[in-house]
Amino acid sequence: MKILTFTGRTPSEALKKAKMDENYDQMFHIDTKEIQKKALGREAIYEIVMGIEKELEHTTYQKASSTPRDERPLTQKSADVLYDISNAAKQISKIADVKDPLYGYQDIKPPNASFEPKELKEIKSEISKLGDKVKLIQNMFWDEKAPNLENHIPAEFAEIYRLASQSGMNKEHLDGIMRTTLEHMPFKMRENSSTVKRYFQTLLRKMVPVRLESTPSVGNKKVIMLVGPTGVGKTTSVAKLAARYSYLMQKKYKVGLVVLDTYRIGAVEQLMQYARMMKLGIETVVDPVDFASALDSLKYCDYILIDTMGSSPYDKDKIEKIYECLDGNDVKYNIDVVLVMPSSIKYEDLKATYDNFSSLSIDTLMFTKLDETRGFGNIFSLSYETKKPISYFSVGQEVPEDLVCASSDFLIECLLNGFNRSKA
Ligand SMILES: Nc1nc2c(ncn2[C@@H]2O[C@H](COP(=O)(O)OP(=O)(O)OP(=O)(O)O)[C@@H](O)[C@H]2O)c(=O)[nH]1
Ligand SMILES: [Mg+2]
Repeated sequence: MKILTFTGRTPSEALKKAKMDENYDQMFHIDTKEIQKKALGREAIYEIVMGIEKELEHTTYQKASSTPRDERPLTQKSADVLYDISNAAKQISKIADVKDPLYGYQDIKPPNASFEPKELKEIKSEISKLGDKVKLIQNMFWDEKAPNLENHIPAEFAEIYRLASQSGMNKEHLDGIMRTTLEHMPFKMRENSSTVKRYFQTLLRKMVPVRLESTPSVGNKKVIMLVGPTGVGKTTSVAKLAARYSYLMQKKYKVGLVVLDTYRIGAVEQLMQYARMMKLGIETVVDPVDFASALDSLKYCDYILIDTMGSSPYDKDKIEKIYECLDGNDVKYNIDVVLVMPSSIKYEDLKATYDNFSSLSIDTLMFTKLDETRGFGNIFSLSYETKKPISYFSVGQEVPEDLVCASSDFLIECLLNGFNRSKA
């Protein structure tokens, strides 16, 4: 059996929400309680706890996730975003068990792990609540213009709200996540700020699309093109990937390089040096018509990595040149287009960059310079909004070691607790 909770300002409002659930007919009532008393400037909150048989609950979940992530529309309206968050929040809420909803969460001991007198438990709980109230006051200082939601944020949510907000996450995403979490999170999980933080960590992890690294199957090759604004680390990343595929993996693959950057003096030379050091084949392409033959002369390779000229997101001509190469490729190879962006720019700029490069049919996102930034909410929001999976992170200038295969655990760890490359 699984437990579902519905909250409202009155028991009937909470019941109304329960009735809106498509499986309401199969639910049975377990409990109704007042979880927050009405006070000056504060609404009362009632929670209705309903039970549902596991089998039925399983079918509901499958139905909800039946649309594959990749098939969803690329641009989403705010309502869609909330719908997704709501789904993720519901899934996490199901982790809760009726007897001990916090089992499995950090700081929570499994039943019977140790016996504590009731009085001691009560004192501990009071101290924890007091600690959260102090955190709330501390956290209120960071933004005096309290956003709409903040007036209603319970004490134990204040720290996580501040962390996420300071991380540069898009405000619409953040408010949507907060609103839905407050609606769906079982009351017992809200006991203190550390269980709330754990809940958020799990929720955010589920919301980041990541592309796991795969290697070419026998007889096939992978062709990867890195595109993006100037100076973001494309060439350095091509060198890191080349070293990774040719030396650092279990199997040593044959790697070839193509440089599409012939406008800038030194651009070709930069990659040539890496190619010489690693003894890799390299081709340069001046004109889009030469692109196909450059690929052809590297046909013996398992991986072909293409470095492109950096272009300002607003420089349509350079993006057009890259487009011509891709378009004139006769679809002989399936080219994986990776948009490389620095993690140090704010969400709005990442989004504008993405929009301007989207004519190139971006497959995955790569974020560089993670070592130079403190906030990671911008990265979270861009991948969440565009539904484009992240493939790699670049975490420093050193070739080849400062490259990390993307993982949602690592990103959310950075977002909530700061950059720590040992967690990669
Ligand atoms: N701190 C830090 N620096 C990086 C990272 N990746 C690249 N860089 C540095 O950023 C600078 C630009 O790197 P490039 O690889 O030349 O960038 P690019 O995108 O190829 O630049 P253009 O070809 O001019 O568009 C170099 O000094 C790199 O060492 C990273 O993850 N962290
Ligand atoms: Mg370059």
